[in-house]
Amino acid sequence: MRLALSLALAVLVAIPAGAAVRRTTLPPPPHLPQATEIVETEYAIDLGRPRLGQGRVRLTVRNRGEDDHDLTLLTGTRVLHTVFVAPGDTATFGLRLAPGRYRLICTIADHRALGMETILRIG
Ligand SMILES: [Cu+2]
Repeated sequence: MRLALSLALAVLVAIPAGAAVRRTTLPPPPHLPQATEIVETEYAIDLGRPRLGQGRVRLTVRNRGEDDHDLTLLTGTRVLHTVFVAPGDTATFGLRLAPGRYRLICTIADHRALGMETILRIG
């Protein structure tokens, strides 16, 4: 009888411990880089990394083409930043970005229509 009571108590004690093990926790957010290099040519914008972490990010724009280009960062239709980059030049700038999708385009002449448009994901 005493053994049966002890076993019953052991089972009761074990149930809460088992329940704790089944409790789920959210996985940590993925570690994403905060910087990338962007290469512009005729007529493409190539992201070194298509996804960065939210918060302060640093973008380095390198013009490896023969034409002038700019890099304009849009959220919806709102321009967040634009930088002009002459052939062979590099420009670096920093921005604080919330999670989302941002459109990167070149606004010079018809470059966007020719292919200078891409999406940068944040978060
Ligand atoms: Cu361009």
